[in-house]
Amino acid sequence: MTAVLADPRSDLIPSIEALDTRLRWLSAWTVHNANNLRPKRDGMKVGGHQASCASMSTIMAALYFHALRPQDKVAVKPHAGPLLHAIHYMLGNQSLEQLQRFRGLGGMQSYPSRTKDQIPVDFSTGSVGLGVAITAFASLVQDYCIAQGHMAEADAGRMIALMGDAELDEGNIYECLIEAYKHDIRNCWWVVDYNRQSLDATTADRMFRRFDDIFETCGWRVITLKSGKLQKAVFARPGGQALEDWIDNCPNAEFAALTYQGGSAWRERLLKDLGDQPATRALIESFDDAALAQLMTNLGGHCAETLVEAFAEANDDKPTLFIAYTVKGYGLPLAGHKDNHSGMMNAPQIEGLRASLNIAEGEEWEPYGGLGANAAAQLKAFVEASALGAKGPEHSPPAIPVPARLPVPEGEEQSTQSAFGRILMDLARPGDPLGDRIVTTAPDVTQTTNLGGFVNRRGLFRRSELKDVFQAARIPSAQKWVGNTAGQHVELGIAETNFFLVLAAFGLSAPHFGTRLLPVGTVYDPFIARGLDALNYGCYQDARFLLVGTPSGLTLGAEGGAHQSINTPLIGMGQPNLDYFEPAFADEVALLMRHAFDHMQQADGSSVYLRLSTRSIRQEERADESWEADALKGAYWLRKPASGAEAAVVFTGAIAPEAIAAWETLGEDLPGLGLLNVTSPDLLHRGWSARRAARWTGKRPEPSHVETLLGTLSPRAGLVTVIDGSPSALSWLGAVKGMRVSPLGVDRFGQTGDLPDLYRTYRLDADAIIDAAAELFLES
Ligand SMILES: Cc1ncc(C[n+]2csc(CCOP(=O)(O)OP(=O)(O)O)c2C)c(N)n1
Ligand SMILES: [Mg+2]
Repeated sequence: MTAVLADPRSDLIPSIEALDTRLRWLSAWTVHNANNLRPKRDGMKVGGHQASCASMSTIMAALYFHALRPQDKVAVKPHAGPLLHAIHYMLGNQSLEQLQRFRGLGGMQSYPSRTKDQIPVDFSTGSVGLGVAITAFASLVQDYCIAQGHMAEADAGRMIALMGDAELDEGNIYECLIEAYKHDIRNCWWVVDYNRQSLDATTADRMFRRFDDIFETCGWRVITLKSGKLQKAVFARPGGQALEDWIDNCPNAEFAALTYQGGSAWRERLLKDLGDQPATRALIESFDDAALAQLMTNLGGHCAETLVEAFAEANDDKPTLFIAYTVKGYGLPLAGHKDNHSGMMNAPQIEGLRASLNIAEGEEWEPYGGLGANAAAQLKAFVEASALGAKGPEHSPPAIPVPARLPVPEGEEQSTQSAFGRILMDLARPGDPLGDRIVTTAPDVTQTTNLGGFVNRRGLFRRSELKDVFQAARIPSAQKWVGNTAGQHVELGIAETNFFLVLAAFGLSAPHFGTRLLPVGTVYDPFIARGLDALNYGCYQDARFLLVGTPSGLTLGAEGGAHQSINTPLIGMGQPNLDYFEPAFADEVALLMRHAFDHMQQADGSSVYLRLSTRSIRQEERADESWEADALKGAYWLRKPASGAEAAVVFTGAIAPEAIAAWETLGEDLPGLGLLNVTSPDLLHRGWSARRAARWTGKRPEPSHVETLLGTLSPRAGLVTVIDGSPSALSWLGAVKGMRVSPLGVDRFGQTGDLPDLYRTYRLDADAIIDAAAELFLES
């Protein structure tokens, strides 16, 4: 007989409370299983964060099973990952096997991952602070999609970050707040799990109320959930005010320590401090130890009713910060202990918790374990009726067609940076379908990276009209920058971390909002390092964008050592989900940009990084297009070697004229000398190492592109490699066929100077290449 169930949503608060307990248990058990029950082969700690999960289980139960709407997207505090999996386990979206393989190969991930987890994850998290800030920029992307008619206002969701309080120590939070304020973002919630404990310590008491000030200044509504309903009711009783004042003044560390010690410690301390006030003494004495401990830890973030009300209060689109007071390890024996971040319950403790929740031995994984049959059925109906259950899969819109070729800018002498700007300006012609989907951005270097032409044609993106005051006053300027909802350039202040997060957020527009956008971001190449973790973060979650690092290298000349990038080729080579190319000529730029716009949209594609230069160099006259296919694979013979040639000069990027000059001179003594233009040290290296790995990855061991290219040379050949960057980006080429290499490049800080001086000093000029060749071929 099927039980007759009440309206599943009528029991809101008790249901959330029951789910809170279920989530806390399942997350703790998942961690316990991985660390203590699953066979261990390496003796290593598996890890997991039971206390961090317990701190947030009420917040997540109230959010996911009540306040969340299908169109909302959430970045979950990294170490609360097991709670997210427990939620999807209860919804039937996650398998038991995955929970049991927590932190094992192919199992549920330590921290929520868009690409690796098998449950829906809106934003990956892990590096604290970044998952928070990206939600603000995702709300900007959503506004962009709405403003440009790609989605309806009615479908707008909230971009929500569930964050630890220590994430508020990350500087990127404040960079983001400022930029978000300038862009007037909306539909963004940040919910702070305010347990006042980080990994090492308890939060400085001086921070009390400071966050309110900072966020309110930046236009946010701040809702503080300090006390739960029980506390509020007791504070209203005779003697209660003194108790409330005492809690308000209690230092964070002492509150945590008393929480850990429990009821009798609370009693002793409260009576010592407040016992001389008869009404308050009577109030304290009206609770037994367990009830007193419960009262003192009845904070807003553990009170389902308080949370439900708070979420309902923020029912407009104003960005809102919820400061939800919590206890780290709430409901667990670890509660409040200062070492609880990585601390875990031992076997007797988890047994005790199991028994206290009425969960029978052997039924630990039961989604509704510990509940009677009726209560379980009721709760299941509640879970299934939540809006989350109706959430569909992510979008996968069709690719935007990319023309077979992009026109090559004309000019006998050009730089790769100016070619990039001109190609982009060409795409900015009104009505160009590819241009319509390009969104550009730069951290205050729009003009100096040649994005200005695109912006002149396509304008700045602004939710409210921005007039070009200079144009209106008829003051001549090359920049005509009007801002409105049709604009396609997102202007950013100098904050490279924001820049990369904006690229990442736009790079997820297809799965998030069903709109294919092609984000293009320019940054001075050395300052990629400033936003590196955010770049890595975007790549980790497979956001798709075109990154242009320009100008780059020593070739920047007079700008000097602080602006001359050295190791970015190695960043490009080392960064997964980012293909690094460094073209030398304008036609290569056109070829690679076309490739990038296509590759960014392929399921097995990636983001692309172009390292460009402002050095104007003589362009190559091409006999045909035969070089193109090889250039896309990472290298092509600019001057073909004779079969069995004894040597080749290998170069990358703006240093091409020196390589060509050296090749011409050396050719007199070394007939058949080859000149190899490496357009992507990254692809070449990856292809080569994949070929070596084919033996154990089961792929067909096709020769890699670099093996084919170098296969033309004699096996005893020597290579001179030259790049305006770390020489190790190319020196590995010697290992491909066991050839001798003389690597040239930059391995110490640059300085000011003109190019002849700098190239001579740093051994990048034709003479250096000739010398290096002589050393290799004539002296050995
Ligand atoms: C950028 C970065 N630095 C350091 C860490 C290591 N780490 C993980 S959690 C954490 C502290 C978290 O404290 P809080 O945000 O308050 O979370 P809680 O566990 O207290 O909820 C640290 C330092 C990290 N994940 N990311
Ligand atoms: Mg904390």
